[in-house]
Amino acid sequence: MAGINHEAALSDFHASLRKDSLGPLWTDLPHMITREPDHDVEPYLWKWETIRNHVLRAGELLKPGKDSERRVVYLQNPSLLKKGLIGYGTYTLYAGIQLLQPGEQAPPHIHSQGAIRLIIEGKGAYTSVNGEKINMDPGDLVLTPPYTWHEHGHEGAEPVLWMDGLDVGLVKSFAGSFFQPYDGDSYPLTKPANYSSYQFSAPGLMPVDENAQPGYPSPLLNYRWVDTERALGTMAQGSPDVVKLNPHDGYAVKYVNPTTGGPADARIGSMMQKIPAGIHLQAHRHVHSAIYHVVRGTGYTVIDGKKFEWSQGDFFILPPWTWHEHVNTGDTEAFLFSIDDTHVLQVLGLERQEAYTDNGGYQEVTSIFHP
Ligand code: GTQ
Repeated sequence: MAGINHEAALSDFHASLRKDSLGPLWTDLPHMITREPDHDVEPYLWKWETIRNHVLRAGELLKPGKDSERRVVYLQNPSLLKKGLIGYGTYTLYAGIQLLQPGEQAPPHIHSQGAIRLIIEGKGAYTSVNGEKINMDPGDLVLTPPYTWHEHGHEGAEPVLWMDGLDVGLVKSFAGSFFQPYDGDSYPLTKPANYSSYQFSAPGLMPVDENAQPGYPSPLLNYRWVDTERALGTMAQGSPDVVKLNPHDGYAVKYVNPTTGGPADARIGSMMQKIPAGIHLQAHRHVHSAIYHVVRGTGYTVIDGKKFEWSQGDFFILPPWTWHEHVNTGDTEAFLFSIDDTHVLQVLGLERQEAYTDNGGYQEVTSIFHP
């Protein structure tokens, strides 16, 4: 089969296949079925001061409901912009920073994307979800599940900023995006304010007439910071004998549907980690990607040998299948919040994780990231 004639014949054959919109698997299989995850997602980090200044500038230039459905500055991963992917932090996840000023309202709408919000600063804003008003205080995680009517309002006196996490890329890859504005200024309030928080205020307890819902959405819509902080504090007290510090994540909790223990959102995973002062966690990698937000503390994360230094408010991207380890360099505990696509990967049988075993679990730092 070898020889010049055969090679020429093969090359003509490939060209004729292309002309008929066909392809030769004998040359292309390794591009399609790679030995390991192959992707264009690079890590990136945004300083909070930069983001905040731009968001406040948007506050001067645009009004929600008038100039903009939502007044949001989103994180654009530069490596994915090169691929034409607008609004992508990773292939699956989007994050934006939303601002509401006192008295403003962001109008009601519905979409197939799920959204989770982590409140960053300011008091007095609320989100209403399907007719239930939900107060948003710093550190709270508020859900607006897929296909729920939601709007935002503000009855306080200071700017309120929060993180929006949506599964924009994931939904887009399935061509599953639907959006509709509400026909009216405000969706009617049909439930008492903060109803879901009152029904599910105690961990492990729920109203007797509430059935476990194997599906979604989670009946709890606000995971309050006081509860999250208490849960992480309690874990820390029980350690190291009762509950071990996770070698990669520190003390970490995920936000779950309290009736099932499954993820709070159908597709967007969310986690809060507490890393004690001075702790250097060990590296690992997993197929799931994540977008991180530093709630409190100072430290750095080594991502594939590059050091990403962070402090309060910063955001960073963790690409799929990428070695990473977190380090708290401060003298107080650090809290890291993140959204991820773990659950979707698990359902599809695609999640894998691997611990870094060289050098005691610590990567060699070969460069430092500068935005
Ligand atoms: O608040 O509903 O950052 O629909 C992007 C899309 C926020 C929202 C975003 C949205 C919202």
